[in-house]
Amino acid sequence: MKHETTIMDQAATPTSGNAHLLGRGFEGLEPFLAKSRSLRQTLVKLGKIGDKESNRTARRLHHQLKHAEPSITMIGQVKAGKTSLVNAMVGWPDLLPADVNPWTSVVTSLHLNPHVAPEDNRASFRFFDMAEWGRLLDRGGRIGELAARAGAEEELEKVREQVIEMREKSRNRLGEKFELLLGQQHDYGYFDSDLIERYVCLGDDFEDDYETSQAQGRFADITKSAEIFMHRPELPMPLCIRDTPGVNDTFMIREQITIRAIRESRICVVVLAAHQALSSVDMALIRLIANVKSREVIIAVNRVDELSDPVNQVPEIRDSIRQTLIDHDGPKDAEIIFCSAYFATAALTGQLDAVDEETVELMRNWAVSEEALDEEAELSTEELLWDLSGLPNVYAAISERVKEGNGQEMLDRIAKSAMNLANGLNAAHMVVSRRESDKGLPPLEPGQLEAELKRIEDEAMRSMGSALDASISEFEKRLDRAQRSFLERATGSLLQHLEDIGAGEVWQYDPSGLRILLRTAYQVFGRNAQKATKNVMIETAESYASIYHRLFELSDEDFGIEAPAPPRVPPPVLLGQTIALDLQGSWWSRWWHKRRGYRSFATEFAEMIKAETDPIVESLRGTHSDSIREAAVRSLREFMDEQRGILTRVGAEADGSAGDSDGLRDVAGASEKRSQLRQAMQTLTDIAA
Ligand SMILES: Nc1nc2c(ncn2[C@@H]2O[C@H](COP(=O)(O)OP(=O)(O)OP(=O)(O)O)[C@@H](O)[C@H]2O)c(=O)[nH]1
Ligand SMILES: [Mg+2]
Repeated sequence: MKHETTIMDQAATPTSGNAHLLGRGFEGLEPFLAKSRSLRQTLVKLGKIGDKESNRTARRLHHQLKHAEPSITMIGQVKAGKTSLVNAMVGWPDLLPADVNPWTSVVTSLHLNPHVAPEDNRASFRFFDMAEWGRLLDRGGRIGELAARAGAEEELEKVREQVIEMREKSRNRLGEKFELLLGQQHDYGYFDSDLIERYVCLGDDFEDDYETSQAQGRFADITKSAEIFMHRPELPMPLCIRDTPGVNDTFMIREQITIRAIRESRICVVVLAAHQALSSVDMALIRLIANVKSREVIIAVNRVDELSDPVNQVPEIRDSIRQTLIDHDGPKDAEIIFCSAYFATAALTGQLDAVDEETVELMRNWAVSEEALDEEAELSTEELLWDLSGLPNVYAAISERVKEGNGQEMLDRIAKSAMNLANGLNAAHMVVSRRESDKGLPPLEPGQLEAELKRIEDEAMRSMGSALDASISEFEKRLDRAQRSFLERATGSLLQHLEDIGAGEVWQYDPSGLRILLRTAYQVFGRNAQKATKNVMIETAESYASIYHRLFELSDEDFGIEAPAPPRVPPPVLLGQTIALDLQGSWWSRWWHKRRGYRSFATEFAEMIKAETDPIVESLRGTHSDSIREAAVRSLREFMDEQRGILTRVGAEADGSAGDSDGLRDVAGASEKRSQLRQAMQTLTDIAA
């Protein structure tokens, strides 16, 4: 895909005056941050002890840890206040335009980083490519396919008309540039709300203002994603927050977009509006989060300031959401947080008179009744509004998830690599001192180490390949079985209905059985693939240990090799995709009433449902299992590269080709380094534990 890049520069715009409020709520992250600091210090020390190569490795690990960026995707109902919440969370009210036209489908990722300079603020916008654009429009997206299949010609026609109208508008707006722009990316060395608006906001007033818009370039029709990189010194670590378009739009054009956005983040915040909490209308939303771990879903009920009696209404809303999640197999343990982007904005901008006293009183009483506000605490008005806005609770929930999830995994991974680096340095020291004291040791034969390394690498890749092949082929069989047995059961139930009740009454069938079968197949596959990956990693680590043993006469007590943990298996979010059976109401009954005769019902039904579920099964079999395979192979490769670097260093000591660049032969210096190494290894053991 061709990506042309345009860079334009302009001074950065200042953000909100009260951004210091953002720091509230991150207390729970402190244990992670402390370990991360200590790990980074240890890496700096290790970098100083070793040679140039190990120094480079230590620096790379240090950088990865410092810039690790857990990400959070915000999804939810249209107009629930996702964008307003995101603006508040990033401390820049009005940065992203709220109230955008429902046709836009831009996913905006805000990358917040305390470790970059304000001058590093930048933005890039990517447009749909030709194929994506075609898919979105020519067939009217998923809903078009669905309508065609369900025989809902009228709806389909409606979608087509809208789509054609939209396409025409876009062409008029963007003129001849239109086709050229598809697939491109525009990069800027700054951003502000005007710039972002041009790319994500389809203003309604826009037609009247054709000339100016032309001159400015309004690209919102075709923008697929926006990436904003922002200096944010108030946060304790980098974070990425993704704003997505609302879910429950009639045309479902955005469903695939939301599914992808959820997959890209570990943590998902579902934003609901307090006055419409979770009704059964939001089944599509519940299905989308049903496959994400409960613990990684946070439900933010926004617009609490609009409730007339929050003290009583909040507990009711909370209970009703819980019940809906239980009834519909959603993530029932998800944490529920009540908030108000409106209060948060007032606090950030310092426009305290924007909120009236009565509302503040209502909110305060509610917070006190929930023991969420300490009445004794002396808070400034901004702090009070900020705390009442619930944003610190949102950040506290995110902090907990990062600490126990992403964050801990990151620490483990980097501590293991650092441990291997330290072990390698230690081994190099031992080889040197052994050779110093026993001049009779024969040197390592040229090429011997290389041959061993190559043998281990080939063998590891081969075992990884065949272990994954086996899990994947097992998975494919399970998927086929699941789909077939669902089709049989559903068709059986359909025939039963026709026999017992007849065609006069519309038959309904709940497709959740299929989702459960597919989910189970995926979970079993995920576990098998992880187990297989882990075994290969451990075997490979043992093979490396045997090199130390055979080539360098170092025993197991002298060192250990840490096998990396297998990569995480991402949740199968796409199982939540809407299929014809989920659509009740007019479409389904039309499909139903158009059939004539039992046979026609049964075969056409089976065909339709197969066509509807094939893409899901295909994607599990294809992209999903591919990405698990790729992650496993990548992690193995990294491990092997790491070991190759370390062993090559040790090998150079053993065959006498290493100089004394790191002073290993300086006896006094070497013993000092050894004690530093021992200390570093102790710290690493504590962190990984
Ligand atoms: N009173 C009140 N209004 C809010 C709050 N949050 C958002 N709004 C208003 O709700 C409307 C929709 O807000 P957005 O932030 O655009 O909502 P969204 O979820 O991003 O909407 P879509 O992206 O179109 O799905 C705007 O008019 C906001 O001013 C809140 O906490 N309280
Ligand atoms: Mg929005």
